[in-house]
Amino acid sequence: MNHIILFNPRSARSKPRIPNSILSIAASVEGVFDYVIVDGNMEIDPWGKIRDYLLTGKFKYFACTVMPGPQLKQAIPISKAIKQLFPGIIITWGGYFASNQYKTVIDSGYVDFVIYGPGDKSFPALVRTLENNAGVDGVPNLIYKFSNNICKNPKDPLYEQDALPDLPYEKLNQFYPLTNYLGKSYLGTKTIAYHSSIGCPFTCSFCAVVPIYNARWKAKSASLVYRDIKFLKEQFGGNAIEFHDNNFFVSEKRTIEFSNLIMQENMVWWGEGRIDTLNKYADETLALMRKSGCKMIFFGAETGNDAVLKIMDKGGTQSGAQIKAFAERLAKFDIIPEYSFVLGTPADTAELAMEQIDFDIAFIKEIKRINPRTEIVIYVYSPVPTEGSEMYNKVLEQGFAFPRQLEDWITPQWEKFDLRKNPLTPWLTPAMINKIRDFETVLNGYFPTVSDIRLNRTKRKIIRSLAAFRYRSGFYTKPLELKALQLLWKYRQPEIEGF
Ligand code: B12
Ligand code: SF4
Repeated sequence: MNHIILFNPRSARSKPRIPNSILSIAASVEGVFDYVIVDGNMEIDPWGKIRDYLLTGKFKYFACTVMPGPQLKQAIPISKAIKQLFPGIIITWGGYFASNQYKTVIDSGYVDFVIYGPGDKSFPALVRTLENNAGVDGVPNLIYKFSNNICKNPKDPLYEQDALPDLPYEKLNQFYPLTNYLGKSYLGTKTIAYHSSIGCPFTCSFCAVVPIYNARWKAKSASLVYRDIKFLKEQFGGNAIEFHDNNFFVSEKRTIEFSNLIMQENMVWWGEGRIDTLNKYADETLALMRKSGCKMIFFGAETGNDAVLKIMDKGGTQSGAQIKAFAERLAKFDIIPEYSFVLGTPADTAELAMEQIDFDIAFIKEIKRINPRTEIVIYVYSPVPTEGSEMYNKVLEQGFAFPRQLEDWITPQWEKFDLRKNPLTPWLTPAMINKIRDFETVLNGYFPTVSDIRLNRTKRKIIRSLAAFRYRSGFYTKPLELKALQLLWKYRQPEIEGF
C-alpha cells in the first residue's frame, strides 16, 4: 500500500494555527494519493497515532515539515523510531530547517529525502517516481544520498501561486475541526493564519529565507486571497487574519486591491513587511489599509546603526533615521508598528560588540519616545547559513559552527539557539546576553505587549509601575521581581509563539 502520513510536529504550546506548510503538501497530492494528516499541535501522543497508522500496513510514506526550534523535538525522535521499527517507510522532510540544514538531516541516516524550498510539485513528483521505481534525479528541489554523496537536484523557478491547487481545508476539518485552529488573539476571536506569497525579493544577510528563495517572490492575487478568506469566514467563522508571508507588502498595487476587497468584511488583519517598502507607500494607501482593518504591521527594524544595517544588507535603503521617522508616520495612521531588533551581531572586538548592544538599547528607547505604541520584539542574533554573505563569513571567521549531528539540535543549548535566546556565538559573552535579556525584561515590564490579551489593565499598571524606575534610570541588571511577575502571569512573548 502506498498511503502517506503528513505530519506537522508541535510548534506551539497553545493556540494552534492552520498548519499551512503541511496543508500545501496535502493540496499537492489531493485526489492523486491517499493521505492522512497528523498534527502534533492537536495530539497528546502523536507518535502513538502515527504508529497505529503504520501498523495498518497501508502506509509507505512519512512526510514531515520542520522549522527550527520545538518542531525538532517531535520530528527527530519520531522519524528515528519509524526508521527503526518500520524500515520500509520512506521518510521525507521539508520546510525551513530541513532546507537550510539539509546536510545534517540527510547524514542522520533516518531521513531519506529533503525537499528544499517549495514542495508543491516536488513532493507529488517524488512519490510518483518512487511508485514507478524510476530514478529520482529528475525530481526538482530534491536532496538525497547516492553512493555516499549528497545530491542536490536543480530547483524549479517559483510557481505561479494562483495556479497551485486550493488548500484542502475541508479535508483538514475531517481530521481536526478547523474551528479549533481559529484561535483568540489580539486581532480577533477567531484568527485565520493565511500565507499569501512565497519567498522574498530581498537578500538580508542574516535571514533564513534568502538561501532558499534567492531574492525571488511570488504572490497570490488579491482576489484569490480574498476568496479564500471569505470562504474561511463564511464556512468556519474566521473574523481576523494573521498573514504569515515573509513579506506581505511587496506590491503596493496588491495591497490596495486586497484592502478594497476586505473592507466590506469588517475583519482586523496583520502582516509582515519592510520599513523602506512601506515608507514608499502613498498616504492614501496607508489610510486605506487602516480603514480596511490593518491594525498592526511587523517590521524587521533590526538595528539603528547604519553601518550594521549595511552589513545586514537591508536592501541598501533602510537607515536609522528612516526607522524613527516611519514609526512617527505610522502613528498618524493609527497603525501600530511592531519593530523587531536583532541584537548581538558579530563585531571585531568584545568592546565593539558591547557598544553596539548599548547603542541599540538607547535606540529602542528613542523609538518608544517617538511612538510609545511601537511594539518592540528583541532577538539575539542567531546565524543562518547564508553562504557567501559578509555577515556569515564574519560568523565563520569567529569560530562558529552548527551541530553535525541531527540529535544535537534538541539539546537544551541548541534549542535556545533556535529560539534566538542564547545563540552560542563565540563573540557574545554571558554579560552581553544578560544585558540584552535584562533590558528586554524591563522593557516588557514598562511596556507590556498589547498582543498579550490575558494581561488586564490592573496587571499592566502593576508591572509598569514596578518597572518604571529601572526603565527610566537604565538600571536593568537582574530584574528578578519583573521576571517573577512575568512568569506568574505567563507573559506571552510574540517572538516565540506568535499572537
Ligand atoms: C507560522 C510560523 C510559526 C508559528 C508556527 C505555527 C504552527 N504551525 O502552528 C509560530 C509562531 C509558533 C512560529 C514560531 C517560530 N518560528 Co516560525 N514561522 C512561521 C511562518 C510565519 C509561516 C510558516 C508557514 O506556515 N508557511 C507557509 C508554508 C506554505 O510555507 P513553507 O512552510 O515554506 O512550506 C513550503 C516549503 O517550505 C515546503 N515544505 C514545508 N514543509 C514541508 C514538508 C514536506 C514533507 C515537504 C515535501 C515540503 C515542505 O513546501 C511548502 C509549500 O511550498 C514562517 C515564515 C514563512 N513565511 O513561512 C516562520 C518561520 C518558519 N519561523 C521561523 C522561526 C525561526 C521560528 C522560531 C523557531 C523562532 C522565532 N522566534 O521566530 C519560533 C519558535 C518555533 C516553534 N514554537 O516551533 C523562521 C525559520 C528560520 C530558519 N532559521 O530556518 C521562519 C522562516 C521566519 C523567519 N523568516 O525567520 N513560527
Ligand atoms: S526583507 Fe525580511 S524576509 Fe526578506 S530577506 Fe530581509 S529579513 Fe528576510
